Amino acid sequence: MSEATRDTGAALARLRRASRVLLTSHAAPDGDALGSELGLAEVARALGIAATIVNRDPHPAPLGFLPGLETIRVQAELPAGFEREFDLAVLLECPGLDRPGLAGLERLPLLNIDHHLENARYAEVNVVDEDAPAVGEMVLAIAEAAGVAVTESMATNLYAALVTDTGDFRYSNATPRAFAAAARLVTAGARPAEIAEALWEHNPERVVRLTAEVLGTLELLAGGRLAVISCDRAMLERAGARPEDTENLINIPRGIDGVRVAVFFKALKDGAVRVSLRSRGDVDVQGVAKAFGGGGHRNAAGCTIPGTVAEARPRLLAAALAVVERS
Ligand SMILES: [Mn+2]
Repeated sequence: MSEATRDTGAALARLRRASRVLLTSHAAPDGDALGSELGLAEVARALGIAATIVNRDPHPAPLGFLPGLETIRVQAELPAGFEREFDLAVLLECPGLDRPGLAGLERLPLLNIDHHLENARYAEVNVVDEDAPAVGEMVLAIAEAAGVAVTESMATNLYAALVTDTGDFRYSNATPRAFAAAARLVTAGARPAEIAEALWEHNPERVVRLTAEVLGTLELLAGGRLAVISCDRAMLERAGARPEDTENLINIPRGIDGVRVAVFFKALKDGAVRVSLRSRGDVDVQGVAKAFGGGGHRNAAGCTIPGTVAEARPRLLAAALAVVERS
């Protein structure tokens, strides 16, 4: 484990020493992952650095409006000869080197830009700021430090990162720093009303049908303080849905009156279970995720557990119940 700094200037300095960068983020990318990648790719190009984004998984449908999304290479493996094609890999929003799900990244010099509490500082340069409301806000700071003009497309991508990671500025990371970044991005051309409409008013039918399937599994435990939902492969098939369509479903049980912790179990294709955890106020679910090899933030965390939902469920719920009981 190397040292980390909060200084985004260190990220800019390392970036400037590269000429052909590969950018990536975590598997199953969210708004902060995609917005940060697209924003930083534009910053790099403005500095005369060639930038290619490679992600293992496709974007969730609501994020289809992000400018430049079509330039992202979605592939299960890094391109052949990547060690020669690139001279730096930038990992955005990745607490661990395994998070992109792309084997071989360690063969390139690495720059790690993240805001997760449990970041493993796996890179040559680690810029980790737990107080950053979104990695997109750190990318904005890099653009500003570089003196790069924040274009409308950059502003749109970074605003989308900020608005999704703060839950429309409703979560505890909606700090003065988040609003200050939003003000700069809106000044630079991000359009909050249009972005909100694009994010929340264009759901494909299959996402709504999947929502009905998943909410049919709702259970309330611990006297209504713990809500549990799950999604198996059959539900995806019945709804005609895709794995990335489950993004945001966890927020529905989290919003039930009296619920302190919400848990979402999702069966993955490879026989593992993805667990998403959400909590309210002071209730900390990051520790629960961490105990199962994952991580995240106090109110939003996740982990991946080998085996079936039936196998993962009792152990995970015991840990979640313990947190609820303490709250
Ligand atoms: Mn984030």
